[in-house]
Amino acid sequence: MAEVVVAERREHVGIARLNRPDARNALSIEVMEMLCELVEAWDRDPEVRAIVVAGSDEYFAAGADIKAMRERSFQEALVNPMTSYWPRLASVSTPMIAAVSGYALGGGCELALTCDMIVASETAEFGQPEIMLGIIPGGGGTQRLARVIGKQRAMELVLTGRRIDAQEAFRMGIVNRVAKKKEWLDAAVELADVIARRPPLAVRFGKQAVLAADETPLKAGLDNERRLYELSMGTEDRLEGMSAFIEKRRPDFKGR
Ligand code: DAK
Repeated sequence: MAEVVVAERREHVGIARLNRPDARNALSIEVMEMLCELVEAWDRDPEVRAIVVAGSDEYFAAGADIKAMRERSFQEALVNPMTSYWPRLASVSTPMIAAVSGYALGGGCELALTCDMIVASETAEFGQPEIMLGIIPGGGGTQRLARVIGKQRAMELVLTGRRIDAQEAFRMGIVNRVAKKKEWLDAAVELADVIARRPPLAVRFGKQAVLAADETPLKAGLDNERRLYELSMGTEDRLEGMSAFIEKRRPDFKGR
């Protein structure tokens, strides 16, 4: 039987493709567990410098598995492993790019938002339709959406369940780039590849510093940035980067 998450490598970029076509890539426990394990393994591998999370041409992910959720008791919901998956993905240090073609709904939209950037196909549709099922987003949607697009707009999407297309998502700042229908995955890998060519330690520091902007008051965020900047000054790669600039040649970063 085909794996529900398929791993692919293109040089220093790891590509995780959700593969549950019969259920529109619904995020079952099996899918989320496999995705987390794969991404965490890549996060420990210095050869992987950027990660792309993708679905198929037609759907990124239609959300958590409604059929499994329907059977879950209130007590089971309290101790469900689902609660751990989004925080696990959010604590990955390697930059993650969601490559979204087709539907990214509910937990699928939250999965994309948990990544650091989103490249969307012109066919992409985002939405938090949980309200139609009698629940609210549980994978961080209310918080991450509100931080990205502001309270009023997040409120509308969460309370109405309205879906938005790639262009509207781009205007709202959810999406970094909108790519043509057949180019969405290559466009995401291209962006990941640019990051993979940058000095890996500085990339991790940069990710950590930007993420802190959502989580800390300005003063603490600036202090954190200062410490990470100082750490970057201690790396061999910064000597290489600065020397290469002065010597007018390409830098050769080693991740040290
Ligand atoms: N779960 C399970 N099966 C799904 C599914 C889903 N989310 N989405 C689609 N499927 C299944 C359908 O039931 C159907 O199965 P069969 O009838 O063939 O057995 C098959 O996939 C094809 O679906 P459709 O016939 O509906 O396909 P269409 O192309 O016509 O429509 C659609 C595609 C994506 C627009 C539609 O399927 C749809 O609206 N799907 C549901 C979208 C949705 O409501 N998503 C939100 C789910 S709730 C948490 C973290 C996260 C969450 C909760 C907690 N914690 C950390 C605690 C997240 C919750 C959610 O995402």
